Amino acid sequence: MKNIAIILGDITQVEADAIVNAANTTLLGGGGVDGAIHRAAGPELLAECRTLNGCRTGAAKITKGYRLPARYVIHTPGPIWQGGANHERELLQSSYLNSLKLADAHGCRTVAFPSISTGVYHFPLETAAPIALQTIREFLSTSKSVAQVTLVCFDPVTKHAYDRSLADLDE
Ligand code: AR6
Repeated sequence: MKNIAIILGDITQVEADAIVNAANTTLLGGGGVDGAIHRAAGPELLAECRTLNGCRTGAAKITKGYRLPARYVIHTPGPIWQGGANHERELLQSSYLNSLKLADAHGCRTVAFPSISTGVYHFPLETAAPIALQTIREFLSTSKSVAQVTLVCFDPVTKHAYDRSLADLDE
């Protein structure tokens, strides 16, 4: 049975086959969840990221998880919100979809996402949550390996937005 879960927590502690990193296009680390993932994974993660030559917004690249409980880290730079007329919605959808495709291609059963772009990239949470959940729901209907996707929310406001959005989707 395939499933979407929404939890409050720290994604660096989550035991999933893959966790997704809300990265930037350099893939060389940063603040927020990116900084937390690099700190928890150890310097080997940055060393592998240096070999990847960055990543375009909305695309995704995969590395090992090193000291994390997750086997893989999938790095995707989400869009920076610039008002909504710069393909931000499509790019956010691409970040989720390309991350899921990569996880499926690597045989992952469980995947955990943070709330991509809704931190320092300022994508409005109320717009981001339905894009994330619809993209995940649709992908799960045809995925081969991926069966469980967890949205890991770092604060209650974010969790509430995803909970409401999932309830809307189920109506
Ligand atoms: N576990 C889960 N979620 C977290 C964690 C954590 N340990 N830490 C923060 N969050 P952000 P963005 C939440 O800013 O908006 C970096 O510098 C956070 O509360 O991390 O995509 C990159 O290098 C928020 O809800 O990512 C980029 O330059 C969500 O994760 C840039 O930030 C995303 O916030 C990417 O910005």
